[in-house]
Amino acid sequence: MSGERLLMSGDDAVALAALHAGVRLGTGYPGTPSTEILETFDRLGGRAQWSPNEKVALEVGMGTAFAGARTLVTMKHVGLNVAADPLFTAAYTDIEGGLVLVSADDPGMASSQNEQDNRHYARAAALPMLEPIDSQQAYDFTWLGLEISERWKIPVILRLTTRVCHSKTAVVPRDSADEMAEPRFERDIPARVMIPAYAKPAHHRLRQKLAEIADWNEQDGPNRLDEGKAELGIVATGIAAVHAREAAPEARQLTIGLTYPLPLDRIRAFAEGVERLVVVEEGDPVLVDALRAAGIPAEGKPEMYRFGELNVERVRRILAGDTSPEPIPPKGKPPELCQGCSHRTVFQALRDLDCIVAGDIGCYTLGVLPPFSAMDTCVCMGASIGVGLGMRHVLPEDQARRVVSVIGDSTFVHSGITGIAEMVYNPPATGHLVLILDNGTTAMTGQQEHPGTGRLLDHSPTGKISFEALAESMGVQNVHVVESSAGEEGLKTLIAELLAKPETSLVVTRQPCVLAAPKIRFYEKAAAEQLAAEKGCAAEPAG
Ligand SMILES: Cc1ncc(C[n+]2csc(CCOP(=O)(O)OP(=O)(O)O)c2C)c(N)n1
Ligand code: SF4
Repeated sequence: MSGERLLMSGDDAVALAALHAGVRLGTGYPGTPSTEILETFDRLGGRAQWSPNEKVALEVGMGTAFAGARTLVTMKHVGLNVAADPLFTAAYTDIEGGLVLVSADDPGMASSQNEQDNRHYARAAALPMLEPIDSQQAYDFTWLGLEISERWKIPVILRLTTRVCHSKTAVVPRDSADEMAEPRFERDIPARVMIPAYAKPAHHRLRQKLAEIADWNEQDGPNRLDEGKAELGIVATGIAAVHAREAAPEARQLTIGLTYPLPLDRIRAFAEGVERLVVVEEGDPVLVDALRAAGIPAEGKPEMYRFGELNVERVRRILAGDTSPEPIPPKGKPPELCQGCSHRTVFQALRDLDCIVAGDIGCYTLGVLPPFSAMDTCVCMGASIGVGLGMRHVLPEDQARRVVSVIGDSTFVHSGITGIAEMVYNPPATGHLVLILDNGTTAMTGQQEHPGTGRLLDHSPTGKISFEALAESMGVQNVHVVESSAGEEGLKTLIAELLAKPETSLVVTRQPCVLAAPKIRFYEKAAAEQLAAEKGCAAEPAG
């Protein structure tokens, strides 16, 4: 395949590079625009698994890297918030196998609850960050990230954005890596056990590593100079660099690939050779602030361009200093729950009962829109239970009794279980009610499996968490499962009864997502056939 020109998305390019570079394990949690990376890696023959959430995915990745194997960990930008605890201390440790952590950011919020700029994490956690501009660089930087990671024994963040993840551009892959040594654990306690006695020198080591990487970046880093007229110099990163080339092809442009730690001497020399220096970057003014802090005078973009994605036209406006109002894009059709979606019944019941609904993230967040308008809060994955409990604790009784927390099955496994621990441990005087909307899949991100479905990433059977058994074992007082056949009236009656009780209650509403149902039936049939075949084999010697 080496030398062949392939048209592929940035996500697929990362997966292909991981395969060619000998990544032993890919872990992650689904989230647009990162989800396809592990799915493609699996399809190509790599070993990929969904973790219950991003923190666990990174921890599993750290374990494989400690064991000397190359690892890819994927998540969307907000997933890095969940993984931030291991991330910051992982930076202090020495890893053996290369570890690349993909943070897929979503400027413009095509499918996210915020547009946080994860470049801040590179500086905050002190980890090198690579930012590709297209699929070729997504491929190349995955390899490079693994190499940097192994050379300096440090995890590397590969920051993608929606356009790079999903746009298809040409990729010329290289030869696969030579056969790599088998993973083997070599004990190095001071480098891996972060008690203060070892963490203090580890922090010094980390700063030393970064200084060395910055030096390397000055000379050999993946930074590109496009010659042009000295009147206008542009420093850019990521997809914004592509827009800038098109908006101002006559300009001299320095495109930075390793954006943390920055090659500041190189940028300073570039700045000295141009009459006007403009930083073109999507999102927050991260790069321009870093340049100014280093004493390099640079123009940034007006505040209005901090919001949403950039494009060629917006970059033209930035370069012209144009702050006039931008044309308003035509409104698309608002999204809605599919016809026949099981979430509809739940939100009809909640609306009819005039509940105060602490909501969560998934397809069911659409319950906030008409005709239901039956969701009152939604912050981040898993927040529904804590937020509902907080309201229950302080609201007057008549309102507190109407509060319900609503959470999807994948979201429950991701970060809802600790909410149940909180409910059992600090129960409000009026009790509380949690609804798990179990549609048998992670519908919102494209029907991924999770530990509650009993199937692995490739849909083959594995262990399955029973939500009802879990809730009972944790001490929830009333646990019910409502199958689809109960209908809206049955569900309404049950919710009303439970709201009247000053006890903790959990209801699992179980009905497959209508879009996923045929596939779920197919996987279940395949699993049953496999089981029967295995039993048949086992039975043979006896017979
Ligand atoms: C920390 C974090 N990780 C990932 C996502 C992407 N995401 C949003 S909702 C969701 C799960 C939805 O599945 P589920 O709870 O089962 O609800 P459904 O869509 O099936 O109704 C995911 C993975 C996110 N918003 N935040
Ligand atoms: S994809 Fe599934 S869960 Fe999402 S709205 Fe449609 S039927 Fe409902």
